[in-house]
Amino acid sequence: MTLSNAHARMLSALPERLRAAASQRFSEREEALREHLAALYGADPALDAWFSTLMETIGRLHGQRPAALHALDAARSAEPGWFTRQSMLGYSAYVPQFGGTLRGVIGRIEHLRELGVTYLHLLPFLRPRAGENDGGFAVASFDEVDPALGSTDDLLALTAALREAGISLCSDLVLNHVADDHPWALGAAAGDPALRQFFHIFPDQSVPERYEQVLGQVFPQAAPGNFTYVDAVQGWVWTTFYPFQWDLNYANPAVLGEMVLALLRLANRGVEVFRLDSTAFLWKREGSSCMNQPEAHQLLQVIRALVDIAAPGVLLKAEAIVPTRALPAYFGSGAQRECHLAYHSTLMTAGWAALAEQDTALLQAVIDATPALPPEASWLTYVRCHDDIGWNVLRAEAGDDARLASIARFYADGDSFAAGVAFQTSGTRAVHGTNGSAAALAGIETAINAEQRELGVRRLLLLYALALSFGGLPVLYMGDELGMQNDHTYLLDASRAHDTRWVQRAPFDERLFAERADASAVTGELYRRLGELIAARRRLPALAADAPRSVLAAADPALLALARGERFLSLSNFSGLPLVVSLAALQAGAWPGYADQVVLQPWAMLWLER
Ligand code: OTU
Repeated sequence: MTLSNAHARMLSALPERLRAAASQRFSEREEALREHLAALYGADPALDAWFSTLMETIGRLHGQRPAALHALDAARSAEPGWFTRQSMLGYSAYVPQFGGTLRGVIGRIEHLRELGVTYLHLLPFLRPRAGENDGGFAVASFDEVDPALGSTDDLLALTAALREAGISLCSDLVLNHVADDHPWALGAAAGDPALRQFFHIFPDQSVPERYEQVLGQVFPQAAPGNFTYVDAVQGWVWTTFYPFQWDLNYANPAVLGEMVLALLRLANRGVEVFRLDSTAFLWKREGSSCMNQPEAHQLLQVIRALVDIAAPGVLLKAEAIVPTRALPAYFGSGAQRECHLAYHSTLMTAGWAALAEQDTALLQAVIDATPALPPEASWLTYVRCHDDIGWNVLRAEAGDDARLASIARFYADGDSFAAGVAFQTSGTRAVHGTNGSAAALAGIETAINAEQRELGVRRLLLLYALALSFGGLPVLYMGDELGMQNDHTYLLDASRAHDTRWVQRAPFDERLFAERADASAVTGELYRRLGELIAARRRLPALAADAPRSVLAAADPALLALARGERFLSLSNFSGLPLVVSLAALQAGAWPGYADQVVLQPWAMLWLER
């Protein structure tokens, strides 16, 4: 395969002023593109023509990028590590719950600024499937905003307003599947042979059954199995998630091309970061779990190269909820760059495990297994998100499922401070995931007196302090800053009742919001102390994503002593008992204002600076 024609076609679509720089970016990535495309799609003679046409369209999209976004591209290219700074802070929310509509979200910018947010992840806001749609993760059109949330003009208004406020908009790009009423699926159902090739369709169950031997299940109760018989296509369609979410066939280069173009069109509307949903599942290989396959990484590296060429200021974020050892690959390897950001899902999970076990062993094992970041890359650290906490990702660290099952029970069986709800299990032996708002899981919801409320606040701050100090881009989940509680009203909605993740997707709580400055309210207390941690982080360069990190060996298993370089030390007491910490025993040296012995109250944390 030769890419010289593709190169020329891209340049032909560009205005003169953009040609030289784009040509250079293309040349720098040409070799990698050639290698990956050949590895993915072999020696198909049609490949050259396909890629040339694709590059011409990509060139045109680059040329159409608004001036403000070209300026952003230039600024970011001049400082490619801009998102690793400790001043970066993220926030994640569903549009209907946060602002009602996209315009309504503009009205929340003031709150985001008050928190110091510089990055806003809005959960899917594109036109979803009619009817049940997995909270928008079943996309019917990548080019239309959900009419219930607004219009393309509203999206442009929102991205402009956010940019003005110094906040980057992150949008989901659901790569793995589309809704069964997306035009590609409708076309396949109507018998269009080219569109049938966009999906994995099998005439009978023999091949699906062979795959099923090894495949896992994401929604074993609500959506058992990975294949769905669809009358209209007269066959079994690969559906890893819900039956109405049809997995895309990336062995077909046309799928890759279409998704890159969809991404770039959204980027031209001002989306600055893409949360690449379900990245682990993109490539299928019989006899494997069909997760984290080498080809999935090659696909992502192709996407990265094309985005670097056509929208160089844009960031890619990997959503791969996989074991610790499988996470770093999503940053790429060596010169082959992949995603700029990746969720540190096992760190999040292990933090909650430490609260349940009053023991930081799993947490320390995850941190030990976390390699240093490659340049210009960052973990995304978080405490809660819209999904369940899936304990299975900790299998390697935990050793046995019984341990994880007991953690899951701790959060959901009603016998502890936590008010969680179990999520989807495939059998009595399998480990449940856990749902619940962060405040509910930390014990603020079950607290019946001031003392218990204080302990709940401390547990929540313990986890947020970890996300803020670990080294990454910390993302708050909407409402955590207010201590928002579980919302069980989803049980009244037949399209949601089977999916307990809705318990942590409550509407923004105006009543708690009004109490955020009220020192006598639990929300006021939490909001103030969280704000102090955020402010402290902002002025500490030692907390930047790429600054060094180490865990100091501690005698007490409930203690996590996380050092960031020589000048910052975070001490966290993951237990319900006070802890006396000897700085000398930690070999931590002297810290101004502190004697050798520091007392940490139950569930308390402390940041030391020198
Ligand atoms: C992602 O999640 C989204 O975050 C979910 O909200 C969607 O339902 C899903 O994709 C399908 O689009 O493993 O890597 O609770 O952690 O479904 C993809 C289970 C995923 C989620 C899982 C997930």
